[in-house]
Amino acid sequence: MIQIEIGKPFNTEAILNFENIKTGSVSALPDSISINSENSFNLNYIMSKDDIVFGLGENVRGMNKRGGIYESFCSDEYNQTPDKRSIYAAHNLIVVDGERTFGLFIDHPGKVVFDIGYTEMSSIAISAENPNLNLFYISGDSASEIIKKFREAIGISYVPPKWAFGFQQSRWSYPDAKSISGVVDNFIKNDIPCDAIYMDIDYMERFKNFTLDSDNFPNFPEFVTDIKNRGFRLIPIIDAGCKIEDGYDVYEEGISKGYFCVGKDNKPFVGAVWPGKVHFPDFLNPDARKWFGDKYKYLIDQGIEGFWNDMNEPAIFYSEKGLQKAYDKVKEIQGENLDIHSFFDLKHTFEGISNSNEDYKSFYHKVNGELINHYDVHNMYGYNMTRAASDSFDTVDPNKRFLLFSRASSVGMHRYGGIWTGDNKSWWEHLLLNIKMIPSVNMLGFLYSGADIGGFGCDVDAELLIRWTQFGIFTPLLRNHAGLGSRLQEPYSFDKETTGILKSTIEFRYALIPYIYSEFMKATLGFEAYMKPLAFEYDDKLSRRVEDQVLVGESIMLTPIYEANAVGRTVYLPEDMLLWTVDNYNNRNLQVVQKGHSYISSELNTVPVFIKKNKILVVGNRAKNVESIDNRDISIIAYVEDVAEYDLYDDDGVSKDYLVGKHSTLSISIKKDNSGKFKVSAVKTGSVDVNSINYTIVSSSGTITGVYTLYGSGARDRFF
Ligand code: MIG
Repeated sequence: MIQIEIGKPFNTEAILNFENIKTGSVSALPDSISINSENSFNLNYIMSKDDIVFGLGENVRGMNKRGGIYESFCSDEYNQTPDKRSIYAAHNLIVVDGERTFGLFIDHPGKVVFDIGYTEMSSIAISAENPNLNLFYISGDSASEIIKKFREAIGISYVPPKWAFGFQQSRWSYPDAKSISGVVDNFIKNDIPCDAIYMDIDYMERFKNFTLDSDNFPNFPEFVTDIKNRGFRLIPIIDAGCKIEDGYDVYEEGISKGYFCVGKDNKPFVGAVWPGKVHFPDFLNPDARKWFGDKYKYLIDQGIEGFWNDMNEPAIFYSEKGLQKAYDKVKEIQGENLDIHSFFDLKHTFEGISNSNEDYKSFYHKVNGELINHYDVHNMYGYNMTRAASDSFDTVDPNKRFLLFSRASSVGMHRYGGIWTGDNKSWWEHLLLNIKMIPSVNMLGFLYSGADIGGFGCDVDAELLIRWTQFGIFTPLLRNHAGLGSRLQEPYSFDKETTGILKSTIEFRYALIPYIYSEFMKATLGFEAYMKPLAFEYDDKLSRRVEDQVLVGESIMLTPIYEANAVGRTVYLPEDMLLWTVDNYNNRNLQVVQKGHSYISSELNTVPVFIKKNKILVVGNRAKNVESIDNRDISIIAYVEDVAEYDLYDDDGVSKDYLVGKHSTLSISIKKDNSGKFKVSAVKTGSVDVNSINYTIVSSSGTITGVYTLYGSGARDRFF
């Protein structure tokens, strides 16, 4: 990796490990990359016809970014349509994979434009208004090797507690203790597994961070304990803006200590969000960060173990100045006959009030005693809000994992929390976008990630929710979340058949947790992607182009259904694979599918899962929540021609001991001996609590099943 410092860059702390990074000047770059950084930063590269451009993390369009233009500028964009240039994240990494293969990371906290063959079909043009930045050039033979080097440089990803791999239910809002209790009742009554229920903005007293509405949530600590005793955790939301209100401690302390962002006049900047007028904590100031982070303890002390950080782009509904402009406009034209121009001008004036550049340019952060304009460091805001929370968790209990994820993010934040992909819609198109987005954010280190399953805006229909959940069960963050005013979206809110299908889909997720967790942790510790494009492993021409199938860990290829009324789909297989069509328990719907294109059927109640050749899929058992999973007797399904081996990683799921190598491994191996017989063996390292492995081995000579016993007797209920 080569670092090229241009001008006087702001230190984003995105890169943590400089060990394998050399510094150089622009001349250290290959000749094919040209740079001009006189007044602004401009980088150009001519692509070859078959080059693929991966990267840019959370963004619209495909995994291959060619043909689009993208602007890294964290934006509260609740319409994630293909024409949008900015959504919630700023993930400034691209990997060109083709005639030449290399990565570029533009380490810059302000706006960066990535024109990937949009203006000129074959050229990449990257630009930034502000030419002071760090450019990192990453060499490597393959996209996956480049990702690995980049990830090593940006540091190890955040790991949530294991319970956060369970199903989670959210809605804006379950406004009071009674409604949350009702949700819990419904999960229990319908026997649907679930680990967490979310608390959206209405739990607060008039939208004030670190307060509780005591009418709606009386005796909160008892309530948290009661819900936990029933097997669920509560996850409150925290917003960036803090209400201006006399007597409100967060407001008063922030003012007296000077911890809010200020305007040019050095007075706290006023914006408006949920509570009306707010100040924005200056998360770039380490003292302010610590102060705000410590506030999370108010809820931690009452039993809370996880949070989601919202509106931290930051979203601004309006500023006084912006609103005044709109009022002036109204005064100016009131009573006039509005024609097409004047009417749309009025409309745009109002629309332009929110999240305006003018507002972003009108406030400042204090960094090392110096005032820095927000606009220039905009993408650092959500990152540092999440860092504030994470740092404070470390002071509460340095070895405990808390659940934490954020809406806005930029490179480096992956060390402190995960992300959800913001406000999507209950559209089939957004299920497909979800499929393409998760591998992309994984490349940037955001392994704990997921979309609002079922869609946030609009009303979902049962079929879309089922198909979306069938994909969602493979994403680390599995949360069904729906917006205000939309139809109820909990898995039990539909007809009986739908509830039944969703229940068994979610149960399947719990059965997959040993594999998902193992692959997630291996990806974390090995700096790899957990979910990735086929091109990361197969380099045949067709695999490189596949946008609607993904690899999940080392054994699975997924071919999700993302169209209405489909009873199957066309799939592309780079090699022969074993198709497991999962509908319910104990099914043995296994079939070898030949490499190439095939049509596979997948009725609404089935999840097609491909197991790769010479790979093993570990299947555990369903349970009502993660903590109650009993995996003393597990199953494996393997597709073996000669040898298949799998290391099942596990750890305590609650501490950070994985950082010092503490974990257990169950190494399973299946080998064909000279007489053509398969021999199964398993070796434990560390405290593995598995007694028996129920195996199903498929090979060209047929299917064999049996039980491999490690010790004890294995006769408990198994998923498969
Ligand atoms: O703009 O807190 O993306 O998940 O439910 C709405 C209310 C503010 C946006 C988040 C969404 C959340 C909602 N918030």
